[in-house]
Amino acid sequence: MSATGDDLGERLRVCDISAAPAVLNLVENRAPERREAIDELLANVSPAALGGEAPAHVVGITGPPGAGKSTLLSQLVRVWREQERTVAVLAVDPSSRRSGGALLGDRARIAVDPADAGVFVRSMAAGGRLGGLAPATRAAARALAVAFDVVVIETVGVGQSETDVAEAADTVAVVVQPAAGDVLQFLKSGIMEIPDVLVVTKADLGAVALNARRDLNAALRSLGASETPVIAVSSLAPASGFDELASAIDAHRERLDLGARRLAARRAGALADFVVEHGERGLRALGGSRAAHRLLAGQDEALDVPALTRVLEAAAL
Ligand SMILES: Nc1nc2c(ncn2[C@@H]2O[C@H](COP(=O)(O)OP(=O)(O)OP(=O)(O)O)[C@@H](O)[C@H]2O)c(=O)[nH]1
Ligand SMILES: [Mg+2]
Repeated sequence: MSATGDDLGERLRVCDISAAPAVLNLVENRAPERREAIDELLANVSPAALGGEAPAHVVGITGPPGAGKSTLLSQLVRVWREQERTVAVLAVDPSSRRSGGALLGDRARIAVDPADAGVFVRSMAAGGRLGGLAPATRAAARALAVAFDVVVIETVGVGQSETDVAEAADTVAVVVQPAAGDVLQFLKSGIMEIPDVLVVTKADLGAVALNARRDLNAALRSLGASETPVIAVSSLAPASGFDELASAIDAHRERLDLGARRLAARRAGALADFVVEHGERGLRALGGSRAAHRLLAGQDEALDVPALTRVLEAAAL
């Protein structure tokens, strides 16, 4: 028999991270009758049920194809495990995307110690757009954030496409490889929102990586965002920069108004789930996305995502 939303919610609330595979199986099950169980699970892990926000740090790792995100995560997970933090990674699999795989060399998988029960890694299907998140990924991240210390969502995207992960995560790190001029241009032109942390990978390549870091710092200064950290890392042995990167990610979370960010995430997530289900037509029935945001902003702050989605559905009828 498959687990109920109540059982799984209870296990997550006592930080039983061995519940993670069953949670993923539930949220990825697209059978219509499972929606009730998913809503039950999410109600069990909602701020109202918990008496506050889920404790995990939800970290978005995003950037162009082949930038080195997965390789970097193998190292970052190692640092977090040394700090005795449990980690869940949801790697959004872009294999269906038109742009193909990594640009330089082969694409890597996140490498973790298979004997370590404190790490959970799962590939998930992407949403419709490059950089988009499927409703299952948002639901999984919200549920796992109750039991794990760190929940990572890895997506491929650059420019506006990373807004989904920015809305779902507490902290977003945009990962670029040296000489990736498009990110710089997107940043300068305002197409891309300023990330919480910028990471330049492949520092082992030397001058080209230093130049990339300098150009990004200059662009941030001209945008009045010079406090945004730009961290250079090398994932090749000897790996470097990862303690600094982990600290920068933690420091962002410490400055953050978590309640406000999570509230915004629930509202944006409900609207995104609604649009996946009901399309542009549904959005038009709500009077457009501005009107939808206004409607959501008027709702009780303690409502969970399924409840907010139902509010939108009721209004669209
Ligand atoms: N020289 C060097 N190569 C690296 C480094 N990090 C990653 N790579 C290589 O870059 C390629 C792409 O790395 P991935 O980790 O797969 O990049 P990704 O951003 O996850 O790629 P996608 O998931 O396809 O978007 C691989 O061939 C890696 O070995 C690094 O620090 N230095
Ligand atoms: Mg990858």
